[in-house]
Amino acid sequence: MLLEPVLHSSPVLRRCPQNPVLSKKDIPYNAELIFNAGVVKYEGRYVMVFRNDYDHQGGVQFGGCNLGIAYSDDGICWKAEPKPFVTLEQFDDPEILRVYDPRLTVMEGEVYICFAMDTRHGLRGGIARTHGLTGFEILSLSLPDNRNMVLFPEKIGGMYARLERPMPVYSRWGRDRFDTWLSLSPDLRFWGESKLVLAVEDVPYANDKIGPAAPPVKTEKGWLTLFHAVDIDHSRGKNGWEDTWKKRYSAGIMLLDADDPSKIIGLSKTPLIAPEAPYEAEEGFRQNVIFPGGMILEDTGEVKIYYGAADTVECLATADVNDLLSLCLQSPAPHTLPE
Ligand code: BMA
Repeated sequence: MLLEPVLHSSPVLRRCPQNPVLSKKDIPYNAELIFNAGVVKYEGRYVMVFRNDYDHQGGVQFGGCNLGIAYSDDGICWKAEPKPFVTLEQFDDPEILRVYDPRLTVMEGEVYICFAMDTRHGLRGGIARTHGLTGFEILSLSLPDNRNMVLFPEKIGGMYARLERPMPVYSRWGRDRFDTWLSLSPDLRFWGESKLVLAVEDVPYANDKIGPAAPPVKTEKGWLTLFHAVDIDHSRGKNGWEDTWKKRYSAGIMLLDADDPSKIIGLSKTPLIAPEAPYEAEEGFRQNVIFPGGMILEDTGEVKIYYGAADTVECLATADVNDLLSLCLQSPAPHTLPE
């Protein structure tokens, strides 16, 4: 099923006039695509860990990928540290091919990073402890194939919780029919009690796959939770640097139950962010890609949403928390029916 040729962002969303807030010109080492960052507030500053693909070799090939780190006092003007934070060389393990798409969560005074790891035997989702952003100690790696992991910022019912996006093939006709799941852990190392949270068929602006985006934020009404949603149209042709790019990535928003985040309280039936601005839809490596990796609720009620645009630059948009909650509460939870 094809979707609307044009999707619009919600009117409650305001793009930052300074967008993009981080791009390769801000990076003091070899850098090309700066995107899909995790962002939190930690010890009085904003901190961003971003993905950097560098040494473009044509098509979708890049010579390398590392994770950089940047700090900001206002969440808008960023300064990158002189060196990358995580590089492949640090692991010294030929099994590991790439570490990317970092997501940050502050919990119990520590910054944790969820990430995707390509290995010679599949794609694994990982969780690392950073020791106050000075190191990278891996606590757990999932079985392949799993990615887009994000940690909730506190224990729920005595257990750590994460959202994740396994990639089932056998039961889903070998297509990208991927969904969002929840798993629990007593110690951040062993994960289980997994439950389906949101299925791709319940998102009206996805016909391909969905998955987590930024880590959820706690509000009085429950967990405000972004997700990414992908639609595919095989008539789409040349777009960005590749010969063809058939997908469009938008961002949606839902509210999960405070005590049982496997339960959806409400979900917006339309996208929160759809690719529209020139740096999202007309420029860059992969046009028509929005991918939020960070969400911060300020004391004022402003919500900052950080997102990768066109897999090329990092951007910021803001909205009022009450507007976002209203979007979610307008539509009750979907009831998944067999396809
Ligand atoms: C996904 C991931 C993301 C990326 C998206 C769009 O598969 O690689 O990092 O933003 O594709 O290219």
